[in-house]
Amino acid sequence: MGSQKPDRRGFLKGGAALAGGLTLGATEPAFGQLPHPHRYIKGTDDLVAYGGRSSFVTSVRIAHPPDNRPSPDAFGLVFHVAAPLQDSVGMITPSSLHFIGTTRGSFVPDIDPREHRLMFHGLVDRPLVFTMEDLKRLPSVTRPHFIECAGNRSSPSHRTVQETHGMTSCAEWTGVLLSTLLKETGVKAAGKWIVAEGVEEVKGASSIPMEKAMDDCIVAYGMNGEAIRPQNGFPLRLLVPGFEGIFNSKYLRRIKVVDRYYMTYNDYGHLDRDPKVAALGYQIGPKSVITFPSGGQQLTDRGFYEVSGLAWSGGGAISRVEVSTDGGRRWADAEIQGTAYRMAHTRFRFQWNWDGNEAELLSRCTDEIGQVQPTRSQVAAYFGAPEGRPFGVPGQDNSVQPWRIASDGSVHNAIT
Ligand SMILES: Nc1nc2c(c(=O)[nH]1)N[C@H]1C(S)=C(S)[C@@H](COP(=O)(O)O)O[C@H]1N2
Ligand SMILES: [Mo]
Repeated sequence: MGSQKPDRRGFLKGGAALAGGLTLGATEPAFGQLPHPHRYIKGTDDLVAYGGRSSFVTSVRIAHPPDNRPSPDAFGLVFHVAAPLQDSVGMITPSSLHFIGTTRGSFVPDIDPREHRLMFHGLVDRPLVFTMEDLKRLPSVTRPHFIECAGNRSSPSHRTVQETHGMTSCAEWTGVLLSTLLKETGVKAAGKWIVAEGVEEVKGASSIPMEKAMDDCIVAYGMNGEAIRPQNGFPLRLLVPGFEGIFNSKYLRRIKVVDRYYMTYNDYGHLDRDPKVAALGYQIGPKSVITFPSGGQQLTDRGFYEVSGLAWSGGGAISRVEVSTDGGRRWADAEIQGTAYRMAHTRFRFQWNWDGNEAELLSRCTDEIGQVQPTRSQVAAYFGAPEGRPFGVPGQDNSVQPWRIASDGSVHNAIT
């Protein structure tokens, strides 16, 4: 009789055939004995007027370890703040958990959108000033895009994926294509670059080549279906899809069309280290990381686990993700979830049966133009860093991240 019914355990076992016979430690619940809520959340504004989350969900942003200073600090300054990627599902980062990048510490401007203006000038046919209302009347686009700070990199002292990779996030951005606005103002033949500037004047200013400005940049006012959060540029920011984070000027108020690359405050941090690499690196390379299981997490039992992670590239859409569970000796294709969008985080999944022995999990991705995520020694060699260890390299470190699973199921950062 009981054997006729597809019980929960049997169902999971049936699905397991795909993964090659999985086992789960879960105990079989008897019907009528499932837990029932005995407590209810009292109706509050937090729940009703603007939705809060369950008090049992506690995932939060943290100070990015190299800064390791509290944000906000005693003066109210906000430094780089990292997203809790270990708890991420899907490809979108909720706005309240999106990482925050501030060039050498910033106060978050409190801007009244009714007073905010965006000015276009320089080598243009008609200098123009737009209000927020003007911008919202124009044809808009909505696209998912990642932002990644070029300083996002793993070091042996980092424990969790929030510490190693939390300076990237992916949101759905809504706004007007920059090309639409540049066509309104008209660009003179000598206008080969733009300088985009935020309200802090010297910070958040970047030189961007006209080809990119006319291609896919967005002057965005929307983020994940609502107004951009103050930390991420309210009321207006520039999205430069696939370029290093610093190009995505927040609190955007001015675009000047110019004839050459302009040195801005953003070049300063690069200049003072090495004049040879003064210019920014522009495009983010292909990068991926396993978010489950990742450093600091704990596997409860041997048996089936869905390994899952994120992949992204400034070169376009992710076309392939491979996973290794033996430290890189053998690789197998992971499954890409849904549509892989251009310059957006892409979720990958991989079915794994943990046999209880020590294991090392890695992921590597390929993008639509054929770029493959490099190893640590390849990145080190590129920048001439010693001993195959890309510490302090002046450009992006997009190398493969290994996680070691100890035989007790604890997960550790395996880079040395
Ligand atoms: N106006 C302004 N724009 C800025 C910055 C800033 O400090 N001020 N920081 C830049 C840096 S270093 C990064 S990595 C990205 C981060 O964007 P986010 O805070 O929305 O994640 O914004 C860029 N745009
Ligand atoms: Mo950044």
